[in-house]
Amino acid sequence: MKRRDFLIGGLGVTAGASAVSFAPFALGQMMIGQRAYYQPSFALQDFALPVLDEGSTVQGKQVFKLVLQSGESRILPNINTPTIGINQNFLAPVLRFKKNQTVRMEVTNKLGEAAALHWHGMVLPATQDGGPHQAIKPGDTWVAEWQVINEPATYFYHSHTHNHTADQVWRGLGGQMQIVDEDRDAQLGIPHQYGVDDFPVIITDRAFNKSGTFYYSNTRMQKMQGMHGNVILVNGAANSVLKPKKSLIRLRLHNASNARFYHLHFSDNRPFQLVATDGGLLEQPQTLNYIHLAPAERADIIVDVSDGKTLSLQNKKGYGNLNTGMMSMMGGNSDLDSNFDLFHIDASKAGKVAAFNTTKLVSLPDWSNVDIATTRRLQLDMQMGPTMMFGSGGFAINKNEYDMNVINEVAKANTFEIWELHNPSITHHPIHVHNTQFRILDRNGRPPYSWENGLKDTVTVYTDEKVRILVPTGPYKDAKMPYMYHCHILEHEDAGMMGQFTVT
Ligand SMILES: [Cu+2]
Repeated sequence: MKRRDFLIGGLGVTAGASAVSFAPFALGQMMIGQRAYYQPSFALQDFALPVLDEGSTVQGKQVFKLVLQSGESRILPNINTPTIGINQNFLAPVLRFKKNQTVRMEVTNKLGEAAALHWHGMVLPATQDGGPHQAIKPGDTWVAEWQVINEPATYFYHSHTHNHTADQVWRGLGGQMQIVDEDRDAQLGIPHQYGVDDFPVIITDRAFNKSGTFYYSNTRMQKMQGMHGNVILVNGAANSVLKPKKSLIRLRLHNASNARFYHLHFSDNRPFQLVATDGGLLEQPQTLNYIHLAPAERADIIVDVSDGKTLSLQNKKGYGNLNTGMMSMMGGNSDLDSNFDLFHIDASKAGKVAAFNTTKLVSLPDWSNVDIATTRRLQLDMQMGPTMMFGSGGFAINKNEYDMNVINEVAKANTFEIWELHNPSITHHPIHVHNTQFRILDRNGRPPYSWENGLKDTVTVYTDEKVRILVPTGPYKDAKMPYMYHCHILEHEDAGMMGQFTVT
């Protein structure tokens, strides 16, 4: 096997010739500015496969019982961390259900604090959305119920608590949902057996204090950058190795981090095939060598490991992360952007299966000539001047900071709108719109990136960009209860970069 070099944060580590030799855990070794993070080192561990929860069928509904709970978890090698999670102490089970089912989520809050749980990416009535207006008091149970009209794909459920989304997600309140159609996947040759050839890859970064507690900072600078950590977890585990038993695997890449952008590729630069974006399958698989994933974005990729080699999923430095321009002058923190490994794959025991040769996946509805009900212009504001460094305000959309009592926009049901998202601020903002799966029309007049040609619920608007998206408003009307649109850098969301719209 060829020798591979792992160059991490200026610290060169060379992997040996043995087939299962990986670099020592990478990111813990890197230089991290003036921060006082604990820098643990991790031995290799087995890939962490989240518990699969398919609910139970009760009177024709798919019922999920979810308990928000707190406890301790062993994330670091030698010490426990106080954490929160859903049906477990840290993070959450993968919820799997099918299109057209009615799902019923019974959410009991056993945390000592209010929390809301949002079904990210779902098209559903506003009262069931789990936004800040559906906060669950400690001890209470909230029931959300809706018929699944979304397409099969990889989704996200996470805290959406007023002013506390960022710190609750950081402590563990988030997981993956999957809408599956195994028959269709089988016909298309897409791997779909959970934990056999279909794996969630839920990516989070965390920082720790030496005592084992999470490090979380709420300074103005931290708010601007969004909270980044120096420990990269996949499904809650650092430095893990997946040993697939089949040579064709589907990875459901899912950026569940508060603020970190990832530019992902494999250590040997092997190509992979993108088959689904946030809200469903693409029309055709897209062959890529790398993919960019902003907070809350998902991508289902198919990787062929029939060569039996070992490889790592890596982040590549220098692509669209936050420490560009102004931010690097002000902070210069290398922990915002670095080369590092996310997890490893050892394919030496992978039994050969047929390669993936499907060229046509689905036909997406043709929206090229739909009537546009309205065009909305939304400007993403991060205020400059003295308050930028010392104040608390300045995160807004169209100059309005989030206010639970203000409806910012009103849309008409069953129509299409163009939303023009303009970012004159100094950092990038991944914008998420609730209750829709949209298409990206253009970026400063140019076509979207090659991995953005499907249904999306989150789109990054880079500094100085104008991004236009085509938004179906969905069938559900409610003149009072709003949906959210917001930056998915959770610190920006909590600080006010969020608005509310109703559909009438
Ligand atoms: Cu933002």
